[in-house]
Amino acid sequence: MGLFDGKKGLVFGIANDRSIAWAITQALHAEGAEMGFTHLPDADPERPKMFKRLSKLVDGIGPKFKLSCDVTKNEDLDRVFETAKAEFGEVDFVLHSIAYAPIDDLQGPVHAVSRDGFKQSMEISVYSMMDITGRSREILKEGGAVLTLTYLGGEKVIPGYNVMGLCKSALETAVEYLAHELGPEGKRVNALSAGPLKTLSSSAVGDFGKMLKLYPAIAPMRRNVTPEEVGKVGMFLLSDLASGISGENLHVDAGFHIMGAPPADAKFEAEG
Ligand code: 0WD
Repeated sequence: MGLFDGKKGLVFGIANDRSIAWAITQALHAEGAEMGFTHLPDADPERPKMFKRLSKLVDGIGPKFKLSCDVTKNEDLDRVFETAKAEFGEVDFVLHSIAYAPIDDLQGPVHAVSRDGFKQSMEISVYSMMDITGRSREILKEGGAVLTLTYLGGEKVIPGYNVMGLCKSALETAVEYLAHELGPEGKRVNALSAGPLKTLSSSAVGDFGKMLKLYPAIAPMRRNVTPEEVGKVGMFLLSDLASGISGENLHVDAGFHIMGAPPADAKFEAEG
């Protein structure tokens, strides 16, 4: 018996095998979940790179559907939710694992972020969660859950995280308002704050390599977390085991977020 036997859901944000959404999908699948997936639209339909990358991963777990979806396009989201309704009727969970900022805005200081870059970052990284939650509401069963991914850079200054820190801060506040709004219908909304993991998006974050070295020096557990650990907690938050948890921002970061100063035994690798 799996925790997700007979349960169905939608997954946004698998880009490749390192994606956090893929780690969570694997944990959901192991518990019996049935899922529909989206991928970024392919620039060249003759060479569908994104579709192929997603297919390579999910074809082995019987995807209910695979649809291209740019969350800035209403028509794409309309199609995804129409398909989900037609295929599933109702869903038990929705995973939002999406973020984006134009590289120059992401890697530059907050005081120099462009107007358009700011709008685009906020639209893809924050508004999409509000929009997807609003659309999910219609087909989400009572007891169902929505989950998004966030990072400590939304709570504290993490050098190099820059404009994405502002996005995560807004995202975390959105989660609280969304939890407040959907709660009376018996629906839950949460965030999972993951420690640094090497993925396609994180490689664009300035000083990401340094961050991976900092965690083992400072985190109470003296190590980084693994994708599997994030995957299991993502699955947990979407499951009935978490039926009393909403509006939460659960950190899966080996305890890093509680530290105010490095421990006495902290060893930082020499600057290379
Ligand atoms: O260390 C990390 N990797 C952490 C990531 C620590 C804590 C949080 N996170 C968050 C990210 O900020 C993001 O919200 O986890 C979420 C997933 O990120 P990821 O798994 O690290 O990165 P990735 O595998 O690149 O997935 C993000 C995906 C995109 O990938 P690319 O790299 O192709 O942009 O977000 C999707 C896309 O699949 N995405 C979009 N989806 C639909 N429409 C769009 C869009 N416009 N833009 C990006």
